[in-house]
Amino acid sequence: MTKPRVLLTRKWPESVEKAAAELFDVTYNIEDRPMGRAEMRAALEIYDAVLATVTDDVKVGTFTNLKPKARILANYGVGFSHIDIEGARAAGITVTNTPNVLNDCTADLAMTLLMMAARRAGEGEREVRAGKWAGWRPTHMIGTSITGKTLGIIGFGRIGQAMARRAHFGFGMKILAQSRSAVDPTILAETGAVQVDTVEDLLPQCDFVSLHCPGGAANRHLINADRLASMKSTGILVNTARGEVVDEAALVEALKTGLIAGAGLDVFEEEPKVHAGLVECENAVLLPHLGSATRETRVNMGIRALKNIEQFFEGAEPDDKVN
Ligand code: 8YV
Repeated sequence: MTKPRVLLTRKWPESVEKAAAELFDVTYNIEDRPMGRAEMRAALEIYDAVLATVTDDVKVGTFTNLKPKARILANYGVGFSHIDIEGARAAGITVTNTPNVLNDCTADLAMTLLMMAARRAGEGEREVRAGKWAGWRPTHMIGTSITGKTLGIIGFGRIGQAMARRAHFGFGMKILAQSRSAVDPTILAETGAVQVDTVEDLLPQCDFVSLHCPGGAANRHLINADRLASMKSTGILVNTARGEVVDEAALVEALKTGLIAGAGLDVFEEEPKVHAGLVECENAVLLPHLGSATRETRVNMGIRALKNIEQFFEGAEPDDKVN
């Protein structure tokens, strides 16, 4: 039997590229360049499966008047707000993602950002590297304590819960959770979390707010100027979810005018472009979408994406079908 022809749109960890080659007739992206719309459309017409990432253009319009050969688009990543899910479905293409394997890793990074923003770690590092450190003094680069403070988590799915565990058990934080649906009381009880009904209920009560909801149109600019204004002036916002969840221009304004104290961001509205105003803000910690960037997790994401297409070509429904 001939092996299905599959395309890896970006370079993957070596071990999973090898595993892919044992199962499929694989085409690699040796130059590791992001794919544009035209290339993606051509790929969907040539390959049996395309293994895409967040950097590929698979937005609305990708599937219009397409005659796809591919029947599956397996995303290497859990978030899929960059994919036109309805368009793919209409074109007869199954879309899968890679949930679970990156929960701890992403929560670790959210905690990293929270701590960096609270303790001004980015600013401090920049000062040392610039040779501007004048030595210890009681009032130098004063941050804010974390232990015992209140953390609001917007989106209490698997990653939000992993964040709650870190904050609660590691730092004795009080957890407020906001989620579209009612969270199982046993899950809330594990970290003593209290669910609130709305984002408006949550924001004014929190010292830190961490976003763990999906991206996409429904949550675009969920954090806008009004909601930023309702946060404490000492509050810190952390975003490891998706860039579009935060109105970046409003955030810049809030950081520059002292409406909030700081932000830790791993995702941006127009990656890899970062709002010029954010770059000017000393009170913003900015990371280049590193949420899932550990060796272990990136391998597990690859294994999960391969499993999805294996299941698909065996005629089964992939575990992680999202449309
Ligand atoms: C991924 C992510 O690495 O999985 C996600 O949703 O945000 C990242 O951690 C990225 O999306 C790769 O496609």
